[in-house]
Amino acid sequence: MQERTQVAIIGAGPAGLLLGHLLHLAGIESVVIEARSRPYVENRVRAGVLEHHVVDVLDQTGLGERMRREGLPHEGTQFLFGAKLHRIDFQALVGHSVMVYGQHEVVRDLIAARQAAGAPLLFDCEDVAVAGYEAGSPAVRYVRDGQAHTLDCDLIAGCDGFHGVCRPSLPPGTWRGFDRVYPFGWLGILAEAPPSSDELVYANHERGFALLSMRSPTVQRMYLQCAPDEDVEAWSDDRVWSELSRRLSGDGVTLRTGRIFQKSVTPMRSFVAEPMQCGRLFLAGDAAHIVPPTGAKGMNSAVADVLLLSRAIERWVGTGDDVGLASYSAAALRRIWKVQRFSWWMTTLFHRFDGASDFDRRVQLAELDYVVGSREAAAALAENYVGLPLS
Ligand code: RFL
Ligand code: PHB
Repeated sequence: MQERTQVAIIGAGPAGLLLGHLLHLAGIESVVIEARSRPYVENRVRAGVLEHHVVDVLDQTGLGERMRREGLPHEGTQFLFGAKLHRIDFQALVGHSVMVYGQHEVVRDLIAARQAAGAPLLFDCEDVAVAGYEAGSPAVRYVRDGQAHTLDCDLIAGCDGFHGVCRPSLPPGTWRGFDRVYPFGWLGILAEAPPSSDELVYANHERGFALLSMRSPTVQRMYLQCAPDEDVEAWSDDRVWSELSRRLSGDGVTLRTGRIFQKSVTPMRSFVAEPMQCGRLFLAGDAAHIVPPTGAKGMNSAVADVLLLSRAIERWVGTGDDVGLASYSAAALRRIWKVQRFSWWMTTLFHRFDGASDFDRRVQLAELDYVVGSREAAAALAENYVGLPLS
């Protein structure tokens, strides 16, 4: 079946759905094509922290109502090392806060908005392939309910995440990947228990990193540094709680336990594709770059990309001026590399590196001590954590 739209968006994660929403508000047609089912996408547990700009974008585009009701504003965070808690006060240091609100909640709000707008969002698409974008006649092919479709369009937005089809379809020689793979991963759990702390706790412990986060007043989200290929089955609930209580022990933290209802392992990697464009195909979000989650930046960076991209598309559709599209990749990458630096730095500051010498360990602790003890260093951290300017 032959169809047509202005913008074909591959992927219904935060990047693709928000781009579709922004284009809809600007009166530009799009079709969102997603490989997975709606329940899968709506229940995929991932990020939890929204930068203040992202909160503003959701508010300003009519998506903030439930986030304001159910999200948890955090004015600071806690660092735990040497068995002591140290607070980084975002509000006092840089005048902004972050919002703890699960990525899957943002995704649900975006799906609801798209459905209310009556805009096309196609789940369960198979054999998705992109073509023609170098020659100026982009098209997306996919199969749905056994029927083959070709969607012609003016432009393709590759928002299909790190394992999608868009980036691998780019002709060799037109782009370059930069990456770093870390020798560890995170074991993440969700537990039915009230948060053990009012604020997130990032712990540097000689047994490895631990993070105490939350999703609501009754659900805790916690992470433990583990091997990148760690077997989840090897982690009984008792083992998880006993390891968390060791790594999170210190003054002021009393671990609250409860039923664990989700466990998963995420390997850790930094990656950037340059440029984020080839002809009429534009990459955004994890399709173009990923960060280790220590800085809580992945979803936030996806939002930063699609804001830039939607503005560039609006200008092009409205006036025929493609200057925004031509500069999209460079502008997005300029911010992304700063976010990469911050995420890499937070990762090296908090994790245990096998093979690190006692000297390396002392330097790591000295850096943490410096960050919490110097107003300037703490402000630099806070400025990055709450979110660098969007463009
Ligand atoms: P997504 O969310 O991966 O969405 C891509 C979508 O594309 C679909 N897809 C396809 N669709 C059609 N055809 C194909 N061939 C397709 N292939 C794939 C997928 O099914 C999916 O629906 O990418 P997007 O939109 O760029 O969003 C990026 C974020 O999801 C990601 O960066 C964050 O989750 C990273 N992240 C965090 N980010 C934050 O900003 N703050 C955090 O606190 C934070 N914590 C985290 C995180 C990621 C984690 N994991 C599990 C990787 C914590 C963890 C543990
Ligand atoms: C989360 O709540 O999932 C979360 C919070 C902070 C991070 C990473 C993940 O740095």
